[in-house]
Amino acid sequence: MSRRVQVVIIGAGPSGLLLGQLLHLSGIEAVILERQTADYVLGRIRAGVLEQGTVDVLNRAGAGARCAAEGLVHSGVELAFDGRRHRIDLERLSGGKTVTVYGQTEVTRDLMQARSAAGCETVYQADDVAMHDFDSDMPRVTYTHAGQTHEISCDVIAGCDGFHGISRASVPERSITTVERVYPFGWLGVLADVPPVSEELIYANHPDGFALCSMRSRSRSRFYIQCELDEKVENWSDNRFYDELRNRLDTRAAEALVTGPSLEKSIAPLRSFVAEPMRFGRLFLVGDAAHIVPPTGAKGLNLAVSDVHYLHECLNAFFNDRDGAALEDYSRRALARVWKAVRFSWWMTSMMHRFPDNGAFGQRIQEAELDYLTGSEAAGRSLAENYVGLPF
Ligand code: RFL
Ligand code: PHB
Repeated sequence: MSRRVQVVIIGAGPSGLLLGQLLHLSGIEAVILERQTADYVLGRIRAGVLEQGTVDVLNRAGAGARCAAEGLVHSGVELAFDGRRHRIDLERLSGGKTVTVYGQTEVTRDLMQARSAAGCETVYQADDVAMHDFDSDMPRVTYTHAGQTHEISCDVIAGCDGFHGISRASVPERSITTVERVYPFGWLGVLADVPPVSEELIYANHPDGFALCSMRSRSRSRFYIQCELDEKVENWSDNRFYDELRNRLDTRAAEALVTGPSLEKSIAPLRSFVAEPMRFGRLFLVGDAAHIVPPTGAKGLNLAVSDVHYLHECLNAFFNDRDGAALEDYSRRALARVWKAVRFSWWMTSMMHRFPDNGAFGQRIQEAELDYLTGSEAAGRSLAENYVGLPF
């Protein structure tokens, strides 16, 4: 079966769904091809912190109502080290900006709902997706679904298929440059229906490793502890996890920790990765397909959203204003913001984790950095400006 649309989007994660929604509102027709089922996509527990810019784009996409009603607006974060806790007043230091705690699962659910309400098409369980001729102005995408082979001709392909997708892998090696740093540890995460330890997130630097107390709502918490790269989830009973988390928190937080059975427990590796450029002819890489940041700065999903914003602007100009040069701008604009978030996430990761080769010098530098950060208005401003999100 063969047909034609303006844009084929590969992947129905937050990038693909959001792009689909913005294109629909601009009268541009797009089909999304997703390898998994919708339930599988919704089962992935990931990001939890949305920048104001992200919330604004969700609102523009007509998918922000539940986030506005149920999201928790946070005006600060806490840094714990040396047995004490220090609040960074994000709102004051950033000149009035805040972040919203609202899970990626819920963002995805809202976007899926908006998409089906708009009557737009998503093909779930699309297998063997392959892209062809994207170096010409008549690219094609082929896939199989329910045993049938399909072909779609289009003007533009948006690769929103995450780090392990096929979009980036389809680009000839000579046309793409990748830069990568793999960190020598992972995060072991637990989701549980227990009230948060504190009103705001706590990022803890402890000699035994990093810990983070986050949340999804007033009755659901998300916790992480730094772990070895080869650690196995099976080795971590809930009790062992909570004991280690408590050990890494300040006394007040440790005493406030309410424990309960884990709903989800998983290990994520940490890496920084950027593929450049983000456009190859008529193929555009978006979100995790082009870049990965360690989760310490809560930037991954927010970067995916700023990519989508830039790409939507370019596609709108290309299709609706017939501006043939509009596509040229995407990669440069997106990468300028990506690299600043890569820097910030690397910096927060470096400051908050125990590194195997840090030694006494590295440890003391971390302590000095944290002391400076919590004692200096200028340093606090820099953290706040980046944490709430650089403008786009
Ligand atoms: P996704 O979410 O990976 O979606 C890609 C989709 O593409 C599909 N796909 C394919 N479809 C068709 N054919 C193929 N060949 C395909 N290959 C893949 C996949 O099934 C999937 O549905 O990428 P997207 O949309 O770019 O979104 C990126 C975000 O998911 C990611 O950046 C964030 O989750 C990162 N992240 C965080 N970001 C934040 O902004 N704030 C946070 O607090 C935050 N915390 C986190 C995080 C990521 C984490 N992990 C597990 C990596 C915490 C963790 C633990
Ligand atoms: C989360 O709630 O999953 C979360 C929050 C902040 C981060 C990373 C993850 O920096």
